[in-house]
Amino acid sequence: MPPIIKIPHGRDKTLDHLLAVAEHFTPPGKLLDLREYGNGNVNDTFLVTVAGAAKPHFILQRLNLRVFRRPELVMGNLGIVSEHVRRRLALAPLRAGRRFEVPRVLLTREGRDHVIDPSGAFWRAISFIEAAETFDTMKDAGHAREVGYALGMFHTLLSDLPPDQLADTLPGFHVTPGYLAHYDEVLAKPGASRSPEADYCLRFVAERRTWAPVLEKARAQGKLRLRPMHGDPKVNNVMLDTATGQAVGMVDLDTVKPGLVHYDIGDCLRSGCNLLGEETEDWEAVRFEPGLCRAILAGYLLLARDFLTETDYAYLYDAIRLLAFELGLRFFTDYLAGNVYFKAKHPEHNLVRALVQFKLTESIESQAAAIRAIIRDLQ
Ligand code: GN1
Ligand code: MG
Repeated sequence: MPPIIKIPHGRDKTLDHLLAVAEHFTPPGKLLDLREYGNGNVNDTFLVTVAGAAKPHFILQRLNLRVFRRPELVMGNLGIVSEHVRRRLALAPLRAGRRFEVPRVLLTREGRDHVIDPSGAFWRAISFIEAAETFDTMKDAGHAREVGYALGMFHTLLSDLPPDQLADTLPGFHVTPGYLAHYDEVLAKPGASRSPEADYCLRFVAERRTWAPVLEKARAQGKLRLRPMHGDPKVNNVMLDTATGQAVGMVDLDTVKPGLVHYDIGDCLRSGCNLLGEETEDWEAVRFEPGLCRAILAGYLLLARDFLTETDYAYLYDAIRLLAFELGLRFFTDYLAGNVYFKAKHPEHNLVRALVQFKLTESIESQAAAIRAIIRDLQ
């Protein structure tokens, strides 16, 4: 009996099944190894090793079709972005010693960009950035600067790509009022479990809901405009060179689509300035680190200063506060709904994740003046 790899959402896959899928993307007889990779909350990700190839690794992923309902659009955006980045870097190479890559789509032996397995699952392969690694939490200010640099590089490289060339693969993604509407729907259903922690979350959301549309209002008023965004620039989506520690790429491009750069900046900071990480059980100890905030923003602005407007700067503090709040709201809603969106290891997992983000939001709020001062200093 071959070993079984546990895939959340109740589907187990035998290693034989996974190898059979991976075989579509490799020359015959060259597969050496396949193992689970990373800690994604939505898709299932595997690192595959191939014998005798110039690039010995690639990433095999099963897209979560409940989240990504139009996988062909996700693949289209991925192709457009990686080609655009490749072209930009060919025209204006980075200074000596620096490299920067994003994943490329790999084709099957038959020339297709995905495989549908007999159960209907959607599998695709993308290139792996070699000699690089990721970390789930921030190590130090040097790491933070590189994470900011990577996001700045990503935004800069895409700054001349008209956003309407990208499909809207996830309508409503990071549109906070939409998450609030969904939360209200879930709450209206009977049977939501109550506890002191859940009551804290309910109050937390209630106290902030009139402020929560802040970025969408600014967008509707024409103060902020749509640009290509990454959508999920958390710490572990930035790859660092294993030897130098320099950022060498941004991965996880499934959420790339037209959006606000504020979503990205806020998400990067809510992820990067929480030293305990978003999976800690010790949610009461979570805190937003202003020193890491300064380092990430300094790295980011090294590249992005030129395309941010005065108004963009004016909404940065709100973006930082909002993206932590929004992720907490998304986790809490999923807990109330019975853990149907984010993979959960136990029934309270999404509640604890929500508490982490709400504690982080509180910490941001209590340091508002200091964070605004950092933004002003760096502007
Ligand atoms: C999800 O699957 P993963 O871990 O790359 C989520 C992000 C959240 C993140 C929190 C499509 O990303 O928005 O910020 O979890 N992605 C989607 O860890 O919802
Ligand atoms: Mg992601």
